[in-house]
Amino acid sequence: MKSFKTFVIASALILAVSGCKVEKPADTDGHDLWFHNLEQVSDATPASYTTEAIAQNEIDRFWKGKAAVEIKVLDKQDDALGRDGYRLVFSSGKVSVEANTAIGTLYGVYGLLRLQQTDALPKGSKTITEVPAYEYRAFNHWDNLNRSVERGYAGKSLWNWDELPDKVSPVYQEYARANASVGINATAINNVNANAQILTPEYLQKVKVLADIFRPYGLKVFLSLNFAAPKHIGGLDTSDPLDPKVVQFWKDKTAEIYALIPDFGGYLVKANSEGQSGPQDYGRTHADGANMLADALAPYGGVVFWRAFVYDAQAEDRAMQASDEFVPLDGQFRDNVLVQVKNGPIDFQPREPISPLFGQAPKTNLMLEVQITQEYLGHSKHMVYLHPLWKECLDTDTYEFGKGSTVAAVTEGKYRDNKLSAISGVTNIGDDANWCGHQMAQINWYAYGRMAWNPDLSSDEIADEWLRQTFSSDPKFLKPVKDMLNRSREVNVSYEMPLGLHHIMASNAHFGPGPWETSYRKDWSPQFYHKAGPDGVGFDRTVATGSGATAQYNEPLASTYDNIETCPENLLLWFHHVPWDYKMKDGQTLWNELCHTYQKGIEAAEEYVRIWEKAEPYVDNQRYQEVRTKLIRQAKDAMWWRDAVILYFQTFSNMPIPDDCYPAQHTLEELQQVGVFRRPQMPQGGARPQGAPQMPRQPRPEIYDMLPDYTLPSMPEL
Ligand code: GCW
Repeated sequence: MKSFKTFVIASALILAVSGCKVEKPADTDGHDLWFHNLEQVSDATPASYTTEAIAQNEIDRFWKGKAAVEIKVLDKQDDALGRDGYRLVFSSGKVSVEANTAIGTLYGVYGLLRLQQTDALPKGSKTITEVPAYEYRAFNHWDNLNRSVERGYAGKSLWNWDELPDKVSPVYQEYARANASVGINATAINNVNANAQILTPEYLQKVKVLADIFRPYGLKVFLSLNFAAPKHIGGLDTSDPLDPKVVQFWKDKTAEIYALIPDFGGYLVKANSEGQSGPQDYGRTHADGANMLADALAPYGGVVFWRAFVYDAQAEDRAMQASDEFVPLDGQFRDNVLVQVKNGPIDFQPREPISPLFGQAPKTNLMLEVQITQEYLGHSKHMVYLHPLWKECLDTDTYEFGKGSTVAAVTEGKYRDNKLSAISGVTNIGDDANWCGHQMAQINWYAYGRMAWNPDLSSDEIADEWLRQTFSSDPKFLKPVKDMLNRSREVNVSYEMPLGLHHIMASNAHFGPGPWETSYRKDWSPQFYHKAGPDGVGFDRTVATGSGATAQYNEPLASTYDNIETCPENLLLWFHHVPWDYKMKDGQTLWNELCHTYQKGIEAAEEYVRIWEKAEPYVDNQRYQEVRTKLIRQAKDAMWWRDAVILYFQTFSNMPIPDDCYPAQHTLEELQQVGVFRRPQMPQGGARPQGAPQMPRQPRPEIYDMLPDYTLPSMPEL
């Protein structure tokens, strides 16, 4: 196994920076994640592969304090701590890590080491109590059995199905450890566009091996299932959830799984969505489907994560469909079903309002699904710290139970008797040496876990923790790099989809701009979403003249969004179709505001390169160079996005790019020729025409080489 490196200082290179000497750290590929700065004080090996032994071993190897650490599973249950919570009791000469369960103590050990690594250990006597907000803090892997990863930008799937169950990669344990260190305790290991093969005895043997490795780290395996499995692998002629043969199939399959994996978590299901089969194929509802599976799981304590990501090509407004389908089912789901809702009503765009469903289904166990992989936010090419995006959603008030019923409060179950609660994140992990494709994307894995444990933590606190553990605590590094990360989501919005624009990317790979594109499905066409024309731009979702989606929100959100005067400007074009010369709050026309917002995004992305160059003395050369190369690319991509969108919109607005914005470096015609991004133009509506290309779910390697040539105006030498 690749060991978690000690922090080796390469003494050779001493650089003078701002008058002080900094020792250049040794190169690393980033594989050791946020354990990077953990200094190993002993080589002890764990006594056995149990949670208790692992917890003790982490302390033996990495605890530097003089105080003795005692790890204690409490004899008498402390209800305040629940299953996973822990208490760190600091008193003179001693720290005790207490919990109701062994896994609670392991979380406590990682919590203690985190305090050590972030210079946050209390000076005197103190008790720190930590209890996670969500019961299930889940990962969703969109990993296929052929090891491709849907919307994955960090290499192949970690799970080497060909080698399993006989050969076990050390990475499986490293993965479990990293998850436990931030509190992630559930993992759905296969794609929601699921291959039923995963449920065959052959694959279940392989899954069992993974589950056995994950178990001591408190990580439960879930499987995404294909609703048509009874037909695909069960030899049945139907998958109707109300058919007794189908019910029996799932009961038997579930029993077979639990015989192998006694702590199996349950099923994750994408049904009747984007071509996946589901109960509606048989005239049944989502509740019929979910409840049938829930009944099969209930005897074992398993749960169903049933996704609400549904939309139909013919509907007027895709943003309304999850609510349209799920609100009428409120109250019909079993207690062990959680309905998994994406943060926004469309699909993981750089900014969306919350999904209205969070405020509309008081009797349903709702859970939030966020995307850690950067499908629409520059893949692993762009540095975007996503916690601010997720936090914006969690903190948004649904007003469902009066003021303060935020998405966090609703999903944590504060208003339900049933306290079952969960949160899911679509991972950004693959077999790349650095796990995430971009060194800086590791922060999103870390931040997801920390947020799932404690949704109240701020983006700044989490970034601070991560940078100290992964790079350096030196204030000259920490402050500027943290500020850059904190801004990065807003910067990405500014150069990709400002002012509430959405779904204007190239539809092939969801990378790069494609505002001119159409598709045979109108709801996959950028033009359907921006609706640019001579009269203006934006999707009218108002009640009076538009789709009426604003009415799906509770008051006062509904009228705030519905009224163009009160709609937040960062969502303006999400809810309104706005004339090009509309006066914005700062007095500029909409057109000028758009141009200036893009300009700010580009300048900020250029600024990243300068900030990173100043951070160079504090970062090992390998990670420094990798990140720098990507930041340069990101700034050029920002210019490309701006040129493409603004030049295309200009054909309708007929307004000039303001003088204080960078001039375009390419013509619209040139940009539209960036071949790979251009889908063949197709008539809208109807079925996929014969011969029309399938949407590739992974970027082809050449996609990244299609960037038109760009110069950064503030750094022409790059
Ligand atoms: O955004 C879409 C993605 C699909 C994905 C789907 C989903 C797994 O483009 O690749 O499929 O969301 O969430 O199910």
